[in-house]
Parts: sequence; C-alpha cells; structure tokens
Amino acid sequence: MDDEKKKAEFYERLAKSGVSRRDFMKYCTFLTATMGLSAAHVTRVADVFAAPKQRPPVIWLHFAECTGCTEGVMRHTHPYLDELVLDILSIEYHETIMAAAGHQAEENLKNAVEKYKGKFICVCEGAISTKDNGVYGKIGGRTFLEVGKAVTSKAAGVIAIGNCASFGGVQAAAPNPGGYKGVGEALGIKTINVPGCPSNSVNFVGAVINYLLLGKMPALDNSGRPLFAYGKTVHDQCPRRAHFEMGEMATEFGSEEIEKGWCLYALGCRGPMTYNNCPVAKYNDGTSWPVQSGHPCIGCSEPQFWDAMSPFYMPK
Ligand code: FSX
Ligand code: SF4
Ligand code: F3S
Repeated sequence: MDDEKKKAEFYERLAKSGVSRRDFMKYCTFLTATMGLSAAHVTRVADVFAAPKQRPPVIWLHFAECTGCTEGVMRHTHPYLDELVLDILSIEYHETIMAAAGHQAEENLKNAVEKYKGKFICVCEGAISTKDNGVYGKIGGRTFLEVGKAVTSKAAGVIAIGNCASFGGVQAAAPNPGGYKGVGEALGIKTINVPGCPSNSVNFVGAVINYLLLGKMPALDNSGRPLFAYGKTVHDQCPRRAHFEMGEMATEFGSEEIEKGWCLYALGCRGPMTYNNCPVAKYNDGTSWPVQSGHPCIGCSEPQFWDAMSPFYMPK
C-alpha cells in the first residue's frame, strides 16, 4: 500500500474512534515541541503514526517495580492514542498485556528473543537485585540478573523506563537488603533512561518517535536521560518561580498560600535540584503535575531520589 493510501486509511480510522484530525495534529505539535524539534517537523511526526516505515519489535521486561510506568504508557493520554503507541511499536512480549502465562509465557519470551535477535528494542521496567547473585528477585525460577543479561545482550538498544529501571527507585533505598540497582548499573550496559516515578509517557513516546523519525536515539545527559526532556530543572520551568523570587513561600499544607500559587520550597520542594519537564509536559494529557496540584516536587527523576531527596517535606 502506498503512503498516501495508508494515511487516508489512518485518518479514517482516527475519525471513527472519535479523534478529529485537528486534535491529532495538536498532539503531534505537543510531542514535537516536547522533543525539542522545530514546528517544521510536526507533519513528519504525524506521518510516523499515519504511515509508519517500520515497526520496531519490542520486548518489554518487568523487574521489581509497581507497573505504574506501563499503566502510564498504556493509558497514554488522549483516547485512542494509547493504541497508536502500540501501533507504531510491534510489542512482541509484555507481561502486563499478554494473554500467555507460566511456561507458555517463558516460551514466548525465548522465541521472541531468537526471532528478533539484534533487532529488537528492549524496554526494561523495574530494578534488579544484585546481592547474592540476585536471588532476591526472580521470574519463572530465573533471577532478574539472568533474565536481564540473556535478553539485553541480544537487543539493538535498551530503554529503562521509570526511576526503578533507570536508577533503582524505591528498591534501592537504604538499607537496600537485596542490593537493588538500576538496569544499566546492574548489568553493566548502556541504557537510555526515562526516569520519573512514574515516568511521563510523553517522554518515553518522544524517545521512541525520535528514533523512528531521525534513526537515532536522542542526545543524553550524564545520567543517560534524553536532554530534550531532562535538560532543565523543574524549578527553571516552574510557573511559581516569580513567587520564589519574591520570597512568597507557602509554609503549611492546605493553606491559602498554596491556593494563591506561592512557591513550595519551604514545604520541601526539590524542583531546584531535579531535572525533568513536568511543568511543560505535565501528566494525564496535560492535566496537571505535582506543584500545580499543590504538592512539592520530591525529585522522582533523579538518581537515588529516595535517599538523596528525603526527608521529604523538609527544605534542603
Ligand atoms: Fe518504579 Fe515504574 Fe515508580 Fe512504579 O514501573 S518508577 S515504582 S511509578 O512504575 O518503575
Ligand atoms: Fe521552584 Fe518548587 Fe518553588 Fe516551583 S514550587 S518555584 S519548582 S521551589
Ligand atoms: Fe517527579 Fe518532581 Fe515531576 S516529583 S513528577 S520530577 S515535579
């Protein structure tokens, strides 16, 4: 089928699902801006969805985590767009959404790795136990360490989604009895980290679209995070910044000062030391983000945030 025909069919499907072309273009404009690309790329981003040139196979692994990141991607914002995300990727293995269980699931994983050897993107969600050869985290009798090594060594690239996979998350919080670490550190490999607890699905989708559009993974910071999303601090982009400069600090939860939009620094906001695009990307289809809802940022996209940023609610 040629591209024009594919696109026509795509927009027809979209309309049938109740999403107007205008809404879809609005979403593509938002995604393009999130990726730090100029408006000239909006049509190309739309075409990645409408007439995909390739659908990279994805093997999605779960280790120790709460599955909040999967929930975020699967319920990706606008109605129907979650399906689009699943459409542009060819998800070959994903424990949360597949029907298979037990031995059949193990078999599916083995087959998918063999079939797409060297070609698939491995998305990892959750941290890996490293103490005592990783016995504190197992799936189907194999340790996370074994599963992680066997699968990632055959992948074309590895994306760590969420703080747990990126940096260890709550599992790695002191005293960390299982010796939990992020995937890159545990396996000694390079990963693209899309942290947050949960990760913002827009940043994950942005990293994938970046790859499909430009044929390469986005530029990363020293912690392996895409610069387009993690290049600035939360504080730099926060709409309460003017109040911060004027020293207008909310000092009590439930206070009028919070409602007035005063700065939450005195309530322990970690925005000044946290790199993420929450104030502009927001969560849940641009609905809100922690500070907008009156809660300080707790630094959920930073390495070791449970230890480094706590005690929460106390200014640092
Ligand atoms: Fe961790 Fe993601 Fe926090 Fe949960 O999977 S980043 S616990 S929101 O879901 O890994
Ligand atoms: Fe900075 Fe937090 Fe205050 Fe916003 S609320 S200006 S991020 S300290
Ligand atoms: Fe996390 Fe702070 Fe954003 S807590 S969701 S990085 S505002």
